[in-house]
Amino acid sequence: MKKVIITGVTGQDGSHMADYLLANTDYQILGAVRRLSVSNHKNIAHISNPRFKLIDLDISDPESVNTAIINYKPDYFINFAANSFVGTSWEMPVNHMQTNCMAVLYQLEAIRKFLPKCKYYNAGSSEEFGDVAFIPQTEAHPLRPRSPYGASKASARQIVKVWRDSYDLYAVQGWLFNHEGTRRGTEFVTRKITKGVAKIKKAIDSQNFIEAIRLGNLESKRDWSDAEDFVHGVWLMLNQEKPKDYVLSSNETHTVREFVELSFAAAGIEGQWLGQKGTIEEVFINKDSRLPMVMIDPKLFRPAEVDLLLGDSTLARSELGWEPKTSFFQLVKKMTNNDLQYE
Ligand code: F7E
Repeated sequence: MKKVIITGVTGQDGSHMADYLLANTDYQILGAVRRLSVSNHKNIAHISNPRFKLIDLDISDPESVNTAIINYKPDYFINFAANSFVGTSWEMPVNHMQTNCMAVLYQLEAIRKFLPKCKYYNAGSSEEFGDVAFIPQTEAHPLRPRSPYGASKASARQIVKVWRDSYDLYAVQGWLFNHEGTRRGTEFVTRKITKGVAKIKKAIDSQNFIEAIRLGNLESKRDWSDAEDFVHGVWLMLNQEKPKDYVLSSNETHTVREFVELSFAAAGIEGQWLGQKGTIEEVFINKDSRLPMVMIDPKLFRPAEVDLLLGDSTLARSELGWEPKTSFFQLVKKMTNNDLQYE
């Protein structure tokens, strides 16, 4: 039986990848976890398949990576473990570099030394494009990161390329534009909004106090897709004749503001913007009660922002036969409805 190691298996992408591979292959899935005193296995708690097994692997420890490669001899190694929150990367840049870049080096070195036939995927990001030089962004776009997070992913990309070219490894790193879903962490803007909307809906229905959602830059534009569509794309990238890096994106861009409006609409709550657009005085109020539902918090603005991301995934669509299934509108609805159900 072929074996796949997935790091970051308790996170959004890793858990979707485990679900996808259990449903679409007959491989053994080895979910790599680090020992923690408090369990964070919510995203994989539903998996009861005997082909799924948790293994100990600390990506920050090269010995631990070597041991996993030597002991399990995986056919594929999919690295979804990362410190993925851009916002904190200015506060802990060393951690971002170690987790998102040095860990990749440990993994590639382990594969080069002990198992060069193992196919390798590292999670790359549209944040590597940063202050974009052209719109939409294809694989030809230069690396121009704007955050320590983006810099760590861009550095990892160089390592993946050098190891692929130098040692003839099947090693790839896709450029994944924003991808979200019901397993998204609440620190990311989409889930923060849908959770906040669900709480406000509950408060309105039970005539309780409305707690406004506090947000930063409403004008930034992102190319948002469903994470479940992306794991399929990643698997296709790993199974081509030759290794190559691809962009995965919806090819649409929307503002944070639009996400807010659609999420409230999906919950059946009518709102209205008041105050000058683009200033910290702006609020989104409830049309009936006139109470604020969204407020601007200047602390949530980033030291350097990526203003606009818009991908062009033509190459992945034509060469891999990949296509996202869920539209932006369906994604907002799905996330909002999920939070309304559990709030
Ligand atoms: O921010 C703005 C914020 O943190 C999106 C990660 O998966 O995608 C993600 O990175 C935008 C930014 O995601 C809030 O300033 C406004 O412009 O949800 P986010 P991100 O930074 O785009 C890429 C592709 C990755 O690779 C990353 O790992 O929303 N924004 N107000 C806010 N953002 C947050 N988090 N919280 C706010 O209150």
